[in-house]
Amino acid sequence: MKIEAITLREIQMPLVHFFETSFGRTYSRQILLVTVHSEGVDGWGESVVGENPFYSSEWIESAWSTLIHYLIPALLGKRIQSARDVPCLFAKVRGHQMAKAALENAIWEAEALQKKMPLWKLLGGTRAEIPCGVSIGIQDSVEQLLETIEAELAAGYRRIKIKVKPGWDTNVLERIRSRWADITLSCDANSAYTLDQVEHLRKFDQFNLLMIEQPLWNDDIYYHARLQNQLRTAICLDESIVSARSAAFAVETAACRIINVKVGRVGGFTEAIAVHDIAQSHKVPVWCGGMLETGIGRAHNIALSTLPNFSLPGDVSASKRYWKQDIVDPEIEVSREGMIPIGNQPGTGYRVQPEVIEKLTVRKEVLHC
Ligand code: OSB
Ligand code: MG
Repeated sequence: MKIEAITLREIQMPLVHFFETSFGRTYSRQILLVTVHSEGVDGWGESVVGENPFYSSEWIESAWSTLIHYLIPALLGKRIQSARDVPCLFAKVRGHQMAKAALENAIWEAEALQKKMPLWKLLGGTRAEIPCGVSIGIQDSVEQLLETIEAELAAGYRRIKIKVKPGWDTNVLERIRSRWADITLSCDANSAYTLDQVEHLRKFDQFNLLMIEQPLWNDDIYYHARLQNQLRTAICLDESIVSARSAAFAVETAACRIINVKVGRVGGFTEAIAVHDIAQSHKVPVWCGGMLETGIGRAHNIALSTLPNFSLPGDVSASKRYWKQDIVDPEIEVSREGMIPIGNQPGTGYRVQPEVIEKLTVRKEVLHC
């Protein structure tokens, strides 16, 4: 494939409802999209960078300049055999996984279109449908949270995950469990606790949670292993897993029993597949995380979730939970059974709507070779 041109853009989209985690509240997203133009097809990619460097050190401005100054020049005008060759071309740049992933994933999509193949098949997927869960942010009141959970269960979602932080954790879990004793429930701390709080974290064990996600520091594995030793509840790592090597470290030291795979956090589909394979070889199940993506990133998450070891419901949910109007057609929909069926169309099966995107664009650069 010859990489002839690359378009970089920023679009702005307000969320239907704010999303709050232990590191802050988001009302509207600034989203970085890339388009790779190659031999008659356009492959799209979405970077999961945030508006601020709070979830990780990357953010929209770091991704934009790293793409312009380093990653796009490493690709423009090159002929590559397949998207799997991309990580090698980016190897000189340390870090910046979310910037790299947007571009690599766009090339995977372009390759699938050129081969007239579904993206999920190109990635090595095997599932005909994927199970879906929801991630519910911190709300203004516990009553509001309970109402939201009720609506999501009625919609068919198979796993409820709530965001927790000190002051919004065991008290809230207690209220949920007294109303729904048996639902599949987990929680995500986004690094809100420290090892001094082991006694408090041990109280989570009484709620029969599927997992507690990233309780400790975002870059830590070792202390999570110490904590896992003292908890009955399975730890799931999210922020700490930035590569296949960190996944190997985590499973070999028993720092977690479950891994959340985010393709953006690990630098693209090639590395995400490697994380999946390492977890599978250690019998550690994985699930696909989300980062409030538009339909472009969401469709990529769906394709990745068809790999065999994605055996737990992911945070991949319907477009309408986030957006008044998504930028793909059809929008992502979830069945009454909480599943997304997988199609056999070439590419993702969700068509990007360039006219809609054009109207939302606040910044754009086209780079030619
Ligand atoms: O930790 O999984 C996370 C959103 C933004 C940043 C981090 C996280 C999240 C979510 C939302 O949990 C998942 C989604 O619904 O996209
Ligand atoms: Mg998380």
